[in-house]
Amino acid sequence: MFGLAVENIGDVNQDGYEDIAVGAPYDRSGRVFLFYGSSGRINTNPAQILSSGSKTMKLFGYSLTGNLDVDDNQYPDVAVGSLSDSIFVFRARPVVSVSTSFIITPNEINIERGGCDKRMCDLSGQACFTYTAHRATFNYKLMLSYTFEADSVSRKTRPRVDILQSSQGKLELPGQGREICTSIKMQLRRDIKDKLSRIPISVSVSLLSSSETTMTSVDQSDLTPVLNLYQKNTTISEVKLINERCGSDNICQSNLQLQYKFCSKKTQNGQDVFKSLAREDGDAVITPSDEDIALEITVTNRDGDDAHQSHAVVTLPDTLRYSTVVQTEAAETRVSCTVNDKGTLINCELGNPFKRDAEVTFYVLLSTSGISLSTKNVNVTLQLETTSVQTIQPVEALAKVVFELELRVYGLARPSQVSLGENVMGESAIKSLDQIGTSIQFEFRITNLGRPLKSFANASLNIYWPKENSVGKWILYLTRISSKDVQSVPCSPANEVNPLKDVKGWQAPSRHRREAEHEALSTDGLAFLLPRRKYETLSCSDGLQCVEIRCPLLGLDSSALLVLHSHLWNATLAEDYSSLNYLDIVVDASLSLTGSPANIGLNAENLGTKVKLTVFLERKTAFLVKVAWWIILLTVIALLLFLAVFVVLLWKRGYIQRLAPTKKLPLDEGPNTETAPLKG
Ligand SMILES: [Ca+2]
Ligand SMILES: [Ca+2]
Ligand SMILES: [Ca+2]
Repeated sequence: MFGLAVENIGDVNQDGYEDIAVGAPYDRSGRVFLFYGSSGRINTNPAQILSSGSKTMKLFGYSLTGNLDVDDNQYPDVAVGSLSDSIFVFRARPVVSVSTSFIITPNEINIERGGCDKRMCDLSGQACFTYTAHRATFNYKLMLSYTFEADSVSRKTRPRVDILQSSQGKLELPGQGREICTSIKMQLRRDIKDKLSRIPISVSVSLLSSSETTMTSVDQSDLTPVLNLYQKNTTISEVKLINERCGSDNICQSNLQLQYKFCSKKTQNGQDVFKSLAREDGDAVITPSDEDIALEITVTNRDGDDAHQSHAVVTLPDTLRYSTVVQTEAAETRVSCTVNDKGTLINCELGNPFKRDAEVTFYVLLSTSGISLSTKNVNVTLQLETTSVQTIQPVEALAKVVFELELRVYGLARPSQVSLGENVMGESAIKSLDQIGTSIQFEFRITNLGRPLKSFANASLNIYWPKENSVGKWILYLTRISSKDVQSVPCSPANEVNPLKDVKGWQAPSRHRREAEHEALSTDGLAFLLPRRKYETLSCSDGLQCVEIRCPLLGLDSSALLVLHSHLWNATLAEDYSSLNYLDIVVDASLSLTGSPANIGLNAENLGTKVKLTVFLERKTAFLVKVAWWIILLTVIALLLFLAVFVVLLWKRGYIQRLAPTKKLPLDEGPNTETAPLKG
């Protein structure tokens, strides 16, 4: 029950405004709240709460009266009643106000002057105190306690000024209006970071051996004064820091600017070499196969005043991992960087100050290991900060992510050189594969030097197949497509494979012929013996009608082999190109990606291949070339050698002389065993 008794109790704190007391007898064992008046309103926070100090007391504050002076000291007193048989009287203490003057010399320091840096700047301060009380006759001696504090506003960092003696002390104020002073020695620290903002130095006062309550129990014989509750008991004096380099206005208006560039990092001769990444539509392109990328950051302060406490703050996305910050050895300004635990926030100190017209370049090395296939781009936020005057917007450094697949294709024809031979069957007589002509296999080896494609992209080998010549006659007849090291190769269009198989009267190749496929007539190795002759090159862009055969390489891991089995259509070559000595047929093939996200591309190197098949059209040379030239040559040499050795051997043994007519028969050289007598 709050407010059972409400009374005007006079001006207990001697501030010129009437105060009130409110009884709350049912609050615990009863309490009385004092509220001080002020201009226009009552302070709603209780200035003091009175209680009986006894738990057995009942309904303390049931009644109360104020505005009475029981001890005739001109300070008003309050009497509080209860339902126990006691009345409590509280007396007001004298209220004093202490005024402080605080002067620091010098109150300006030129931060640029070397002298200050070398022996530090000495400061001295003088604080003087007097007190006033409500009654002019009040002339008590007051014990005052004071505390100095430097840089008291920013308590987070170490104060820029050191107090050289004890920062606390006591002194006695002998009477009302009589000033007492104390002094203090201080020093500006050499390594301060904040060279711009003023340094506040404060002195706070309190009365010694005094409670903060205005009203006190009547039992207390000595009424010690109390400090005015609403008086500011801290006085602040400031030291101004002069920055000559910021002009006559002593305001540092900096002009920090930032440029960035995504680079690749290579090491050459033990030195880091940074090269700008390729750009696409203005954005840098990151290919995650790059081991390390670097973000080159250049900060300038062209024609700006010094930029104090300048920092570059780099915020990384989850996809990029911080490794370190480097600078070239020639860099004049060194930056020093700190990183948060997660490695996502890099704070680089550029200089304090970062001077007018200064420039610094540094590289934030980043690993791309956090980039996944779903990463389309990366966005690094770059924010410059300074305590100088400049509004700086953050810079968003954006780069696209493109996965580059390292696919390559190499092709060859087996055999790569053929001759038409003797038996060229007429066009109309051909009734089976065997009769078409020489069997040729086009082999395409696809290698994947990067990550396996299985999960995210399909590569396709597209072969431009020289099916017919310009007048629509068969050139190469495709019989089947086989593959190795790849799940399956569903080439399309399927009807381009053995297109005659459904024609009536057409026969599948015999078993014997299939096995003999590899024994095709080959002139490999003989080409260089042939003199320069009349020849022609047939390709899809020149003289041939081709069909595009697309072969998706499903499940390509590190490599695959694709073989196109075909027959050379001998009849067409014999009929249409007989005037030539030989001709080259070129088969083009290239790799492409199908159904892959836009951020996946192919490395442009070795994406295509040209396979050349040389056909010798001179039919009379056919039988000769069945036996390789070097075998014939070796055989002749071997025969000659054998003959020579044989002749030499015969001569050495004298066999040639023995055959002369003067040769004597060896009749008397010993008994003839056949005519010897038998011994009995
Ligand atoms: Ca008052
Ligand atoms: Ca009194
Ligand atoms: Ca300025």
